[in-house]
Amino acid sequence: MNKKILIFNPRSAYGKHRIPNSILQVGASIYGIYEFVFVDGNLENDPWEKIDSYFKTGNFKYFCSTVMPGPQLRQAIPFTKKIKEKYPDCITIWGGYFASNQYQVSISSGFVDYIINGPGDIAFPSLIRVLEDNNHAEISTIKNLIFKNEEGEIIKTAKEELLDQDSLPKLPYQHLNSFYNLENYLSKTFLGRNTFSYHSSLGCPFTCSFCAVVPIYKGRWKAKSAESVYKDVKYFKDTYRIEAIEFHDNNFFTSRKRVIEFSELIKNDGITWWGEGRIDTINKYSDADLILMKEAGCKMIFLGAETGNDEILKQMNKGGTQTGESIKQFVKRLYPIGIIPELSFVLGMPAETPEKVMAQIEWDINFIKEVKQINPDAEIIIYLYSPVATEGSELYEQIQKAGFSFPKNLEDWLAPAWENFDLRKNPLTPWLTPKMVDRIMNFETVLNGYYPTATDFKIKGFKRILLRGVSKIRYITGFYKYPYEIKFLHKIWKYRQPETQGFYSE
Ligand code: B12
Ligand code: SF4
Repeated sequence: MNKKILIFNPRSAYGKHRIPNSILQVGASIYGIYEFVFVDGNLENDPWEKIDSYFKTGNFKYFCSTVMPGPQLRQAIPFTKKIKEKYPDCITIWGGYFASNQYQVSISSGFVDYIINGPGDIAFPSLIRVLEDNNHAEISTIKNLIFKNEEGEIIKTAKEELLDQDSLPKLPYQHLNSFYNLENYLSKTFLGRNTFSYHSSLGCPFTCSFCAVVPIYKGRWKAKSAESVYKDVKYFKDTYRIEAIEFHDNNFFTSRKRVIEFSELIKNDGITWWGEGRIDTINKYSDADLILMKEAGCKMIFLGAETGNDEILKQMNKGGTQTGESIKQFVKRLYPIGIIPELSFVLGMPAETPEKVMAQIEWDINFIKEVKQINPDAEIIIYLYSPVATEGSELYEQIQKAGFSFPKNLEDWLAPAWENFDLRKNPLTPWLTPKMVDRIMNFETVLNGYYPTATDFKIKGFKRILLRGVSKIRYITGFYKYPYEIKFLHKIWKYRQPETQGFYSE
């Protein structure tokens, strides 16, 4: 019957891949109700051929894609356009961070029919039901939905409350396994063999003005309980012998109670784990808590340091109580405990004058070097500030005034410059001059030479010594220009920075 659903995960990385939690959760919402297939662009040589072969059967009606900014657009945009051209009766549905945050340009493309705005757990099955019942009048009652009405107006329906995460249906791992062997998703990373990816909570309770999570979740956060997370982990340990987990939550550490309960549960399983959190939240944990976490396998925590400059932290509306001092204090606390802080910095924020922008950059470069002195194990990730459409925030107004705007056509996002923008490596922001961008990027290269990331575990022994050796003088003297020798070594050894495609894995 012509009503099957295809759920697509566009390619997001080369090499080993993570469990595609986004499409799994979308699948969970219709599992046992509607017939569907998964197509994972990460594991297909020619995903278009696969998609087309399904549609050629005449059994498929819905083409649904998750869409993150950056490289996923390279398949999401052309494939959605092509499927609509070749099968004009099919219905196309997008979800994910890009679709929700850039909904105007997506829905105006003419080939995206519906967007699930944020969580799809109720919205997606409701939409399919209404479409299957031909009950179009009901569409506007579905929450978390964006579409164009008959007059061509964009309709954004009300937001759904965040659901009790423990009440959500189980992820259909075995259904995914019938298309792609689950073992393909469990690779060796610096955390351990068979690293598993898991998403244990939704949203984030903070509202930082530069962050893409905010427009979707608006300061809301809901998590699965420690017991139910542990149950899933145990299943994967027993079935697939996982030794490590990446927690992909925006803010895994929001609830101390949950983290401590989870640590108690997992501490004898010999599993190593990584998650993302906030410095001011975790700095409130006691030393005993941190030691327990370390003993329970917590190896590294990704922390949005953003900047050491308190004035800019305010401009970013970082919220909470984070300051430059507290960043330094926290990395110092973690050093003897042995949990590695992975600090992400956002450089290149707007300021009144170009001199001030440059001075802020220099200030942060020195701050990063100070952090490395306090805790040489600290990992540093550097992003260039790439605005997200946080409508209504002061920062968004400020950047629009400074002359920044997003592409007006969906396909313009495919331009290499916009892809780099998404990767936060090329900001396209008018206040950053090429000289400033070079200064940041060159510093990043030298930093990655002098302190190669521990997450790329193939860079060890003589490779590490050589990289550090050739970078030392530059790092110490601050002469970062033209670091070709370091780039050359990075290139021949295929050095992998974790921020674009995730941890190096094999
Ligand atoms: C895992 C991950 C990756 C992985 C791979 C992801 C994959 N799909 O294979 C890797 C490491 C490759 C990656 C890379 C990048 N990522 Co990424 N990634 C994530 C992360 C941590 C988890 C995604 C996830 O699995 N979520 C769990 C699922 C269940 O949640 P969800 O995706 O929101 O899905 C729900 C809804 O959105 C909706 N939905 C989603 N898709 C669909 C589809 C349909 C059809 C429907 C109906 C509904 C629907 O329903 C789901 C269930 O309710 C998120 C942050 C986060 N916590 O979500 C960032 C995140 C999505 N990434 C982000 C970015 C920017 C990137 C990069 C572009 C840049 C960077 N340096 O980080 C790179 C490059 C991307 C690339 N190479 O394609 C940003 C997006 C920000 C923005 N501006 O919109 C996020 C939000 C992180 C952040 N806070 O900045 N990423
Ligand atoms: S704490 Fe992190 S995830 Fe939460 S709003 Fe701020 S930057 Fe975004």
